Amino acid sequence: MSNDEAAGGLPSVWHAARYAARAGLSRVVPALRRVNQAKGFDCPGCAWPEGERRAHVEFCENGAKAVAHEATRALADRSFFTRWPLAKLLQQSDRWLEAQGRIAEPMRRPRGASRYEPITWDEAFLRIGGALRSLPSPSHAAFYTSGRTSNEAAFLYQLFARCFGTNNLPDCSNMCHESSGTGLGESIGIGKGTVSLEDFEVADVILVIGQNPGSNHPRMLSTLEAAARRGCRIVSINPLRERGLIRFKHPQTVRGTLGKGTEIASDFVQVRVGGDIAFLKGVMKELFAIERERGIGIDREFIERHTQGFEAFHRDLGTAQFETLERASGVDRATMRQIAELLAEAGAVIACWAMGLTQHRFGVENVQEVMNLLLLGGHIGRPGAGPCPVRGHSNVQGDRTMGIWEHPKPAFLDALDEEFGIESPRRPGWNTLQTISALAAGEARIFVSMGGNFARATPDTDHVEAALAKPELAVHVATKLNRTHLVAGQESILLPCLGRTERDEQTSGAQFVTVEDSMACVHRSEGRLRPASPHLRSEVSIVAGLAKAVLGGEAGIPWDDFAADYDAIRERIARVVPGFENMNERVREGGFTLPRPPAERRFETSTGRAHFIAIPTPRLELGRGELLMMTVRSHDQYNTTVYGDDDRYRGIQGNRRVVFVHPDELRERGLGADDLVDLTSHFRAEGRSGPAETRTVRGFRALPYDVPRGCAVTYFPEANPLVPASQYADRSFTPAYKSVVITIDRAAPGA
Ligand SMILES: Nc1nc2c(c(=O)[nH]1)N[C@H]1C(S)=C(S)[C@@H](COP(=O)(O)OP(=O)(O)OC[C@H]3O[C@@H](n4cnc5c(=O)[nH]c(N)nc54)[C@H](O)[C@@H]3O)O[C@H]1N2
Ligand SMILES: Nc1nc2c(c(=O)[nH]1)N[C@H]1C(S)=C(S)[C@@H](COP(=O)(O)OP(=O)(O)OC[C@H]3O[C@@H](n4cnc5c(=O)[nH]c(N)nc54)[C@H](O)[C@@H]3O)O[C@H]1N2
Ligand SMILES: [Mo]
Repeated sequence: MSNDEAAGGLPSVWHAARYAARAGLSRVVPALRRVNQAKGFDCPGCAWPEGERRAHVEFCENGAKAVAHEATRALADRSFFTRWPLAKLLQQSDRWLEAQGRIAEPMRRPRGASRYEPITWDEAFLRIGGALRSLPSPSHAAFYTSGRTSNEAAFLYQLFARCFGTNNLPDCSNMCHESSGTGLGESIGIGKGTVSLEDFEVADVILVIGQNPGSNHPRMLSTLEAAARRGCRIVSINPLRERGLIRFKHPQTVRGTLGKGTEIASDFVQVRVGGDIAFLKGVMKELFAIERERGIGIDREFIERHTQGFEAFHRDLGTAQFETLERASGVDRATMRQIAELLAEAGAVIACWAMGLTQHRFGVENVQEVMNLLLLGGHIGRPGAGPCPVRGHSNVQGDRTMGIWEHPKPAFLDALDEEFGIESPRRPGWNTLQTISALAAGEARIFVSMGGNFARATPDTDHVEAALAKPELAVHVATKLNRTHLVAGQESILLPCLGRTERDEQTSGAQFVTVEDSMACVHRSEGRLRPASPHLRSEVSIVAGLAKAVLGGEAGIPWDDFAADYDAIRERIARVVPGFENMNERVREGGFTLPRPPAERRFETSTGRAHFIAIPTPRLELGRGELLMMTVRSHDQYNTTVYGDDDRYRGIQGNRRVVFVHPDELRERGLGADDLVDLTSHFRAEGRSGPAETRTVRGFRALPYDVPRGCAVTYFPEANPLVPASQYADRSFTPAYKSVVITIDRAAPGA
């Protein structure tokens, strides 16, 4: 297993080309030339921004895979569903299901039927409309959204749900950056980051915490590489030495494709899983020490003028003992000092993070501790400084801005009501975990999903599959077949939609949509490929069809006009959502950035100031033989869509059912490399006594790896059956996918 390959470079060009070739080059290459161009479509890969200069082809291996995957010529059409009854589909792997290609026309699986059968769009809408209308109360329906949905479709979808009468709008964000939104909202008054790409050009230090950009945000590496070249220090804080951060070759430059690659991370801190708060506390204690010694490192003027809660926070930090912090973080004090020195000398610091911080029981606190660190140095609202939660799905941030939220702000609902003359429900709806409980309890009687793969993305797979089978009807707006479509609902309807890459023709002509990237920049996206099948409809037109079928002419909302011309939707967005004034003109002029008051040091919190928040050090005591497991993405997947079994940058080939652990952990258990093992998770609800709940997955390979002692790593979604749905981040309800307590045993013979 070679593990010394630099991220990017020729191999990544080659891997992308090979993937594209499988999908059909004549279709994929023209599509790739349009990715992230001013008149092209937004890359469906991730939410990293494109920047101003989109002259060259903005290319990354994993974006190319996502495009090729969507642009495939394979079709899951009616003859496919005739040949494949449900029972046979259920035996196929998830990867096989998606490999069958794009769903070609609406399909319905009636209650008790053995297969999906074609249904016309009109009949489908009629059935769904009838079912929703006959519910005893609108709150028996749940409307899930995954984060690829455009602003226009998302805005209509939430409007539809609220006109219907419910805030049950769970979304993938609940499983993703919800902890960032909750944490930042309390700390600085807005649930978003404050930096722009230009800030990366002048930052002195960039922290990359709990994030693997080499695989998940490859275009971010170009930004980081440029920063590293001009001498910016880049610190990776991670239990794994992620390849992309250690050595990177830019795939679009000669130097990049042939050279040895740039060292990106100047410093690597190998923190224990869940050890970030303890580590950051240590760093902050050292920052105060440096201030005492040399008078630098703490921005007293900023703290005085703009913050609240400093005294209590400082007092609390004083009580933390280095010994405890070293043990909890797995990092020694010398390293804490070293990073504190870097920060003390830095004029401007950016902190980037992703799932390594948010998907913990203390995910919200993780984010707030990072914010405390930034506030200490006044690193917000000045060039080159600020928080940067790096989003996942390409429009997950925009969907939230458009009102996909189970507990929307009253001001948003007031504006919606005023614009449309409706009365939105005020009772909070279900988030993703509450939807699972509602499904299990039989309260969620209709489950509608706008994209995504609920059965595989959520924790506690076995429990969720059983719960999903209960609703009377499941409706899926989707591009490709996945497990959720097989297991959800007594009756199920598939509504196939256009993808990002495809031309969207409506009665008024060709349409474009808009998205919002991770840095709050709103811009247009327009597909150019011929749709995979003539029967596909756009997400916007599907939502309009559903709304009409359910609500008819109620409230006089012109659903047909919205579907005919998306400008009509944008006009409404412009009047309802702050920051979108003149949206139609401004997106045509190249897009715009939404206001983020903290970037001007205006904090719209309860006190009008940024808040220091005292965070207790999490107790991560493990029992005998227990390990703390994180689930991560490989280099060859997009969430629940797995492209292949390799994880090149981590040197893994041909198997995803693996568990990475420190070699000594294996030795102590009498296990060797490649031994077959079973993994059991142990969960005890807080304050509850009695035996722990256990969950087991079988047939994993043990892999000795450079991870801290006491930790283990597995892949998402293979390990999801181990993650308890009742273990989540306080206040944000983000599942704790990265703090699962497990034990490892030699595989039970014969199992
Ligand atoms: N190609 C590709 N691109 C994607 C995706 C994809 O699946 N494939 N998914 C998209 C989505 S929805 C998202 S949310 C993002 C996800 O992007 P990431 O957050 O980068 O994805 P994960 O694989 O979950 O990686 C988490 C990282 O955090 C580290 N980590 C885990 N626990 C801890 C901890 O306790 N402390 C610290 N400091 N680090 C920790 C892991 O080692 C890993 O490097 O990517 C988006 N982009
Ligand atoms: N163990 C573990 N579990 C996790 C995570 C983890 O790190 N560890 N990460 C969590 C995170 S961050 C996230 S965001 C969730 C992701 O959860 P989801 O967003 O629900 O899952 P995806 O795999 O992104 O959804 C893929 C499906 O979306 C559909 N699709 C693709 N493109 C389109 C489109 O343009 N329109 C429509 N309508 N449908 C489309 C296809 O049918 C495809 O099968 O998973 C979460 N689950
Ligand atoms: Mo995500």
